[in-house]
Amino acid sequence: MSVPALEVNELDTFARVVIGNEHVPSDYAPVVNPARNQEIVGHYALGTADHVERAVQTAHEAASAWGALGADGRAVLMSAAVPKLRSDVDGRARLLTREQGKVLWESLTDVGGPPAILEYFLGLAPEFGAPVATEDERGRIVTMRRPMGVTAVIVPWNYPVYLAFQHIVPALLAGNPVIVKPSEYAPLALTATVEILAQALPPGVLNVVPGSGAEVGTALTRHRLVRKVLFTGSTATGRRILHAGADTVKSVTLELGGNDPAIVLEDAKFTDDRISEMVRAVYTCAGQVCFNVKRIYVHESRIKEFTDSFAAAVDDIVVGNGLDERSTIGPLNNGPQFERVQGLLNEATADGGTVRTLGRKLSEESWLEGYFLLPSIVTGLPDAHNLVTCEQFGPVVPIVPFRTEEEALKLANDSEFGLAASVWSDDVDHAMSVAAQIEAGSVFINVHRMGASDMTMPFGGIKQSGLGRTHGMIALEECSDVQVIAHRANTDRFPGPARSAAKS
Ligand code: TXE
Repeated sequence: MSVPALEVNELDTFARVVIGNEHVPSDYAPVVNPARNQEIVGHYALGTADHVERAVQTAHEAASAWGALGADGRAVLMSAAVPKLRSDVDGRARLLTREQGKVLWESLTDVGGPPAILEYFLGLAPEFGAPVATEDERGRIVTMRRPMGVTAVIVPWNYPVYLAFQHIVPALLAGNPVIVKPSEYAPLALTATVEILAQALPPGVLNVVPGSGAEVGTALTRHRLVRKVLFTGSTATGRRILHAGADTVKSVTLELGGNDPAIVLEDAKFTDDRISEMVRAVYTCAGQVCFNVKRIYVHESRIKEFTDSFAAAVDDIVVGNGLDERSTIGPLNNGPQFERVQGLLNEATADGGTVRTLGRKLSEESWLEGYFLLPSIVTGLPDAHNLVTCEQFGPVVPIVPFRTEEEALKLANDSEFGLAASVWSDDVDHAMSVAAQIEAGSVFINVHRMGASDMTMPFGGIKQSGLGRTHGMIALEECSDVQVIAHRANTDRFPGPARSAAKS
């Protein structure tokens, strides 16, 4: 297979420590192409606790001037970056595919996210945080929002650019200086994109410290001056972040893992479009999206029909290098993730499940050079099997029958997760009423993928899928504190001990 020649400037493939808009020296570790394990795509800085200390102090020093600009003043500076973020999206998307693995159109969506996110939130600036004042015989009361302070944005490897910017932008606009910690597995395109925005802002307002979760992540989430943490990643790491922030009582927004159920009701028609929609819902980004469908419940009377149609469509998937436009999905992003999904498939087989391996390899020769896995569907597993109850994060989905809607809802809700879900039916009103009974932050009807949720729809999980929301005005509110200033004209009737009569 011929991989198109790449034109990425070698100098641009370093994810450096950026503090106060300057590159800071550090050691580096390689970033390896998950589609060609022998290819080093670039290097990321091995940030240290000292880098974190310097970044936090620099951000803290920039905080008051940034806060004093007000949302409108900050919006003016931030908007200057929009045209620059729109330029060379293709170059950064190609870089992202080489470090992340996903197919190019997905990388284009990811890298194309920041200017759209900026424009959306900048549009909210005029109505955000304006003080609300009341004045009557009781006195004057002003309620307003104020920035929280230095904010850490900790980023995963699946949709690194989009997921980082959906936090960076509201955090900045709400008046907080930000320190971004990219994932070790996909730091390059993100750091390049963050630097574009940072250059438009006063030094110290937007900083990057790449490195490991253990060193950089821990130092950030424990630091006294970091007041807010915005994290996207696994539930296990989310718990660690909550613990780390407990000593300094940090505000934490967590967008964590999911095990999203799709419930296919008895009446649903299995048109080609609908089946294709379900295929996208499961296999986009090789299954590595927090709100991909991770388990499918189908009414028992339709399960054979559904499984046959679905399997036929999944069989069209072509797995290969994401830079080759014939590929419909790329490899898994990293070795541990690859091993984990393989392990789940082996476990399913050992436990009596039927694993149907589908799709086709783009290239036999380069198959073993990357973390490639063909898409599969698994049937015949018990409801409580690990593959049904965990977040597999790979191109495999269990299909499970149900008899009644009550049973389907019980199965869907019997989970520690509650990120998203979907109901598939031709009776939209009925589907909406089923949706309202599912314990999830977002429930979609007849669709379940990025795009179904947009910037205007608050997004986040319930139960162990997260805390707080991104998107919408609520994202700005989550990055700010409420402050009330009150002047009281008359305190006569306030509680408290009366003045001693003996003294008067
Ligand atoms: O994520 P981690 P991993 C899920 C998915 C996957 C699993 C593991 O199920 O199999 O997570 O992926 C940083 N303090 N999701 O291990 O560890 C880390 O450096 C502070 C779902 O890659 O959560 C990286 O920048 N930070 C998810 C970020 O946290 C720490 C997307 C995410 O890494 C840290 C990705 C610590 N102690 C994986 N330890 C989604 N919801 O979209 C690590 N980090």
